[in-house]
Amino acid sequence: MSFLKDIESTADYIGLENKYGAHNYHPLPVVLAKGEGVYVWDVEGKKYFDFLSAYSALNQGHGHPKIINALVKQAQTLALTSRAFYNDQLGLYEKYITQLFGFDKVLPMNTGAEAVETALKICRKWAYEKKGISEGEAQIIVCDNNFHGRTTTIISFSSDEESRGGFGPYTSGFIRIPYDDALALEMVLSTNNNIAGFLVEPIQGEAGVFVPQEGYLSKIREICTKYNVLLMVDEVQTGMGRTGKLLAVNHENVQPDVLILGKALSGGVYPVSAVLANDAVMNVIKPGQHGSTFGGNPIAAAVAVAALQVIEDEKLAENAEKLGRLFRERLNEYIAESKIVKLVRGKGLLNAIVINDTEKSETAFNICLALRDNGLLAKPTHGNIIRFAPPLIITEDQLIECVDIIVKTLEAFDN
Ligand code: IF1
Repeated sequence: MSFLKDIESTADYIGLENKYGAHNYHPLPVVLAKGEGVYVWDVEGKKYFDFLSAYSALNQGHGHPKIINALVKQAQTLALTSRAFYNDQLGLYEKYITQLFGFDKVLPMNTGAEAVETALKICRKWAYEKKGISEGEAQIIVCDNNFHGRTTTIISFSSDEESRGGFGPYTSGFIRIPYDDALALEMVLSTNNNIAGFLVEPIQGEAGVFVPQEGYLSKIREICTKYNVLLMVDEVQTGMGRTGKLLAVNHENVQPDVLILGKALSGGVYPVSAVLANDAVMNVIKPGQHGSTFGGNPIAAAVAVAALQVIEDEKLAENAEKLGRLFRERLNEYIAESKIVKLVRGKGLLNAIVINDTEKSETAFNICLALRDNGLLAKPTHGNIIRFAPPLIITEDQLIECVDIIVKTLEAFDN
């Protein structure tokens, strides 16, 4: 490919993306060329710890052989049939995933946002056909500082002006309440009979890894049951072992009415998402009422089975629980003496530090540049918060090495 000649340095590749790519991201200036386990390498051959895991899509690490083999084998056999026909992978995957998470049925989609949109449609249809809400009147409750994807309907209920601004007119039918406030939920449900569902993240990732108080998930489960409202939990980022349990809701033994999965459901090798629910909810969808060209394709099914098996077989949730505690414990030792870091928070291996500076400051980004120079890749979420989310396969020795890199880097900003 002649157009590739003379393209070899980090600057060359960045120049290509700046010139020919939409500027919808502001990436850290590093150009990655290879990934293996917890490591990535840039085009100059420099090695880094990956502490973002593609926003928790790579819980199983880069290039997991079992997942890659499933991907390659299925791609070489039968990649796509569309749902106009059956295929020999989908039913096996559906049986496995529904039994694993304890639901009657799954509706397979591709991206997380598609799965969220699917859940919203199912919820509305259930409200009209089962709850008896008048057609077109269903309301769905969401939380302040939510992040559920980037489609027009999803950003319609975002409280983040950066995600929402300039994309109107917006989809109606959503009510926003404060996160981690069960009373606010009860207040709405006890005074509004048109509520179809409550869509919530068990930990708010993008907002800055906000972990709700102990008991919040149980309380909202109880309230949704009391008022016959579907509890829809978005585990796209918190699922797949990330928070120290297979699902974040497992920390409180809460079973949602609708479960939304994505990202690491494929181990990061292929877009795979899913919506799970019981028959009373899922069966409102009839043939021809919802779908997608790639939804439930044979590669997605084969890859998702392998990705889920890896999480179970390699006990990745248990590892996340153990090493997440070690991570916060070690960082807190440093934070006790730090001026630049206010706190560390998180669950399992979904953690974040809050930098002692304004949201608008460049400090967090500059710290991430310094982390990059020290061999560890992370990215700020909102302004002054840096998320740390390594693959769940990380070993204790690797984690300790990374804590040392993080502390050494932060200390340079402390002086
Ligand atoms: C970006 C954030 C993380 C998600 C939850 C649904 C989706 C996401 C809880 C949609 C996606 C991604 C999107 C990506 C960056 C990343 C992200 F910073 F945007 F918010 F992880 F925190 N529910 N999150 O976190 O899934 O359609 O992307 O497959 O848009 O910049 P998707």
